Amino acid sequence: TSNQTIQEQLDYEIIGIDAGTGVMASTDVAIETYDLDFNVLSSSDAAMTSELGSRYAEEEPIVVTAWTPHWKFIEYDLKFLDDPELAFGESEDIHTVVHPSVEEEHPSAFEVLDRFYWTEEDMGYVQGLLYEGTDDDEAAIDWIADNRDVVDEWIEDVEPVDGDEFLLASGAWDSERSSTAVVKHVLEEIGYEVSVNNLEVTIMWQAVAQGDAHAHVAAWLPHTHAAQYESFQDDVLDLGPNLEGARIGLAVPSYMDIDSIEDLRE
Ligand code: PBE
Repeated sequence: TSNQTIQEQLDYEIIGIDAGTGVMASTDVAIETYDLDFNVLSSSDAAMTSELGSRYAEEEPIVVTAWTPHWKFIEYDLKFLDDPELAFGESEDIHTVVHPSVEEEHPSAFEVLDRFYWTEEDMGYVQGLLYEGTDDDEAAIDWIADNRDVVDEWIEDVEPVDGDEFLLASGAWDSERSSTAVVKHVLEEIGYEVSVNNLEVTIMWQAVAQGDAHAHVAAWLPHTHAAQYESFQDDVLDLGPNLEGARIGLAVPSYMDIDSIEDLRE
C-alpha cells in the first residue's frame, strides 16, 4: 500500500545473479558503503531477468544487479541508480586475456583474438537474438553473416590450421554468451576445433592462468574483475579491450520514484 516505505515495498530484497560475479561482489560493497538493510538474492542472469520481466509487467518495484551491454536495457525502460560512492566503479572495458603460451603455440588464434573488437551495438544485436530464443551458435552465425567485412579483417592473412583444439573459458551471462559464440565461430572458420567452458568468474580467470583454457573474452576491467586481475595478472596476457564502454550497477524500472542507491537507505 501507499504508506509502505520503499524498503518494505521491495521486501528488503535486491535480485542478484550468480554468486562469485563481480557485480555481486560490488553489491556487497554497496550495501556496506551505503549502510543498506537489504538482502541480495543470488540466482542467475536468466532467473534475474525473468523476475524482472514479471514485476515489470505489473509495474511492481524491483531492484536488480545490472550491467550493460545487456538486452534488458533495450527490452525494458530501466535506469541505473546513481552511485556517488562508486561502489560499482565507473565506465569500463571488456578485455581479452590469453594464457601466455598461446602466442607461440597457437599464433593464428592469438592473432585473431588480438584483433577481436566490436561495439555495444554489435553485442546488442547478438543478445537480442538470444533473447528471442535463438541459440548461441545460430546467433553468432547470423551476426557474422551480417558483418562479413569486419570478420574478414580479423582473419585476413591469418594462417589457417587443421583441427587444432582451442578451449575458451566463459560464463553464462548474455554478454559473454554473445562474444564467446562469435569468437568461437570465427576461430572455427580458420580451422580450429573450439570448445567453450562456462565457469564461475574466478575459475574462468584461473583456468586461463593455469593453461587449462587458452583464453577468455570476458575480463571486465578495471573494476568488476579487479580482484581476479590482481590474483592472476602475472599468469595471463591481457590483449586489451574487445568492447569499450561497459558498466555495472544497481538498476530499477524507470517507473520507480528513486534515483540513487542512497534512496534505498532508511
Ligand atoms: N557480468 C557479466 C559479470 C561478468 C560478465 C558483469 C555480470 C560479472 O563478473 O559481474
